[in-house]
Amino acid sequence: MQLDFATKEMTIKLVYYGPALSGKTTNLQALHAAASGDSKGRLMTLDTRDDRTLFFDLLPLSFEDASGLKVRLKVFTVPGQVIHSSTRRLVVQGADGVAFIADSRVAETETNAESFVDLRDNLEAHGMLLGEMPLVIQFNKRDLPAVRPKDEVAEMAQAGREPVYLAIATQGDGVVETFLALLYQTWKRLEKEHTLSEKFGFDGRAFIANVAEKLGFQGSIEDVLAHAVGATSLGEVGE
Ligand SMILES: Nc1nc2c(ncn2[C@@H]2O[C@H](COP(=O)(O)OP(=O)(O)OP(=O)(O)O)[C@@H](O)[C@H]2O)c(=O)[nH]1
Ligand SMILES: [Mg+2]
Repeated sequence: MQLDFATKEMTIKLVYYGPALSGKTTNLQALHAAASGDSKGRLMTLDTRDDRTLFFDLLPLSFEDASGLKVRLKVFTVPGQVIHSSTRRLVVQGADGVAFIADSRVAETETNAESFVDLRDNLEAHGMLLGEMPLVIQFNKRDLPAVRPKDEVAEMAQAGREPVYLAIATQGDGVVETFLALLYQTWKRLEKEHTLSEKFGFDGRAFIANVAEKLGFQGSIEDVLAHAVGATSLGEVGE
């Protein structure tokens, strides 16, 4: 997170992580499509000819809080292919929050797990702990056959602390919820660390409600959290 007191600007870095072809770039494309014109910048992607991310994607979003604080969100994806390990390490540097995009298919279970370990290692390379990173997990590609059953995903969700969402990114399903939950987790952490409400009169809840509206989401942050798989086990709002 970067704070510029002079211009009253805050820049937050969010990273979409996960194995190759899990749908990270597709999530950003769906977010870009959902965002209103005044809040989104150009989606920058750098692909090979077969659509595999070569370096990273970046979607810049910006919003103004009622207190006058400008909040810039830089949303990155990492390239999932195993060979791009050093690029992933570079991209997670300075991340304020991570969305882990898993491929729901049973056959991808191990690949997801390997990518999760890779995330932990790459964070540690920058002295960051996965357990302390605001995190949301998305099980994408729910439209495909042979996906892990929802009950199984719910069990996993109950075992962990982070919100878990089901998604079909190609149809935009679950994309905005995942993003808003990530923003919420990230804001909770930043508020705890930097007391933004005290310093700037920054109202995180109002801010997220504003972002939700600009992304066309009908509902409150409570609705977003209630959409999580196994939501009953989620930490209470404001925790
Ligand atoms: N059926 C289905 N296909 C999806 C879904 N999400 C993404 N895809 C497809 O999966 C392929 C890979 O998606 P990408 O978004 O490029 O994957 P990525 O995670 O960015 O991959 P890398 O950049 O290589 O790490 C594309 O053909 C997408 O259209 C989904 O929910 N359902
Ligand atoms: Mg990609």
